[in-house]
Amino acid sequence: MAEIEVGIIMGSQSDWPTMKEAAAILDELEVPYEARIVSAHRTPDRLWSYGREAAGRGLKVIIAGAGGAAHLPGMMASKTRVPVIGVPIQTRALSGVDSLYSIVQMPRGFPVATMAIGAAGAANAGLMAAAILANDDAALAARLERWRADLSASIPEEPRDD
Ligand code: RP5
Repeated sequence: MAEIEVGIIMGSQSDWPTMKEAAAILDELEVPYEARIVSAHRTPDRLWSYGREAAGRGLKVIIAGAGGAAHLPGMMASKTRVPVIGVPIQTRALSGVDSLYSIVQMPRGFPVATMAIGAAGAANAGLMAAAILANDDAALAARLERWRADLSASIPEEPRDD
C-alpha cells in the first residue's frame, strides 16, 4: 500500500462534512490520506504529538480545518515544518469570517496557506495538497493535469435557460 503523505485534521466531528470535500478530491486523484480529529482546545496533547511526529511519519502536507476560534492550523504550523493548508469552517454565528481571520493572520515565520471559507476551500485544499505532491510524482502530476482539463472542458461556452 502507498505511503500516506497527507494528513487531514479537523477540530471537531462537526467539521467532517466540510473536510470530506478535501478527502473526495484526494480520492479522485488517488492520493492516500489519513483523517483525524485533533482539537487545539479540547485535545491539545493530541495536537502536540501529531505535530511532533508528522515529519518523521512521512507526512508531506497537512490540511487543517477548524471553525470559530480556529487555532488548529496555526498551532500545527508552529509545531511542524510540514506545510499546513488551513481551511476556515463556515460557522453559524459569524459565517466563517471568524474562522478565516483566526487562520489567515499568522505572524511572520509560521505560515499557513489559507483557503476560502467552507466547502470550496476544503476542495481547494485537496487540490493544493495534490499539486504539492505532484512536484515529485509524475503520475500524480498527469492525473492532476487531466482533472483540471476535464473541469475546464465541462464549462459550457454559453449559458442556457433551464
Ligand atoms: C472548533 O469549534 C471546531 O473546529 C468546530 O468548527 C467548532 C465547533 O465545534 P463543535 O462544538 O461542533 O464540536 O474547534
